[in-house]
Amino acid sequence: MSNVLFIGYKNYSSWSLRPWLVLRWGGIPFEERVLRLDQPGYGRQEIAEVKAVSPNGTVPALDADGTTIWDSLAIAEWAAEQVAPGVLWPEDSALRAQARSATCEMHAGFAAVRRDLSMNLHRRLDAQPDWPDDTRRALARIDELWRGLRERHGHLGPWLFGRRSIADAFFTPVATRLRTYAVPVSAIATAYRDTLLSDPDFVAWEADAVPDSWDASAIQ
Ligand SMILES: N[C@@H](CCC(=O)N[C@@H](CS)C(=O)NCC(=O)O)C(=O)O
Repeated sequence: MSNVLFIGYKNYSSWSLRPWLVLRWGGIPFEERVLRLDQPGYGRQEIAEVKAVSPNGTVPALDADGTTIWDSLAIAEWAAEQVAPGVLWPEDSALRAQARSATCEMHAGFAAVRRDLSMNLHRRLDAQPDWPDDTRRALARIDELWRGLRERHGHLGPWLFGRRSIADAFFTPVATRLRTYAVPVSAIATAYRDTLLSDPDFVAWEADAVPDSWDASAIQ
């Protein structure tokens, strides 16, 4: 079996980081190919090199032994089906339903956070920009979500649902944004942020992230 994961630049591509972590956490072998997104067609999903491997013109996309999967959550669900129950989603069905809810909330929401706190692993801001209300509300919701889940499931382990799961992979880009933009969150959310940032697979991704790898002048 051969799996190829097509991703964007590691310094910037928050969407790519999620399934990359899921595949690593699942112990699923894959080859990664980084595609340049600073090319004509970016933002319109019309980069020819991306369209050649992903029908909607976005990364990440996984070629799983000839089957194309072109969405980060779909890749994560595929991965969960390749491994034993309990490895990537919680084994308990109530916990699993909550983990899926948290993952979907991230996958489908937080547009203001994506807009105003773009992922840039090498960037550090001392003072926060003057964000609009929708961004501040979204950050407060992240704090509330993490705090509530950690308070409820902390006795099971240091991750959102005790053991590491797909939900944690989906929130890892958020952890990097909180660090980059020095966003103050509750002590329990800060501790969880640090759990995500010290995960060995995330650290390996970060070590490969090239600063200033995005050449905006190439975009048309
Ligand atoms: N729903 C998709 C979103 C992926 C996405 O928006 N990817 C961005 C880059 S990180 C992209 O490929 N953009 C190319 C473009 O807009 O032309 C997923 O979860 O995989």
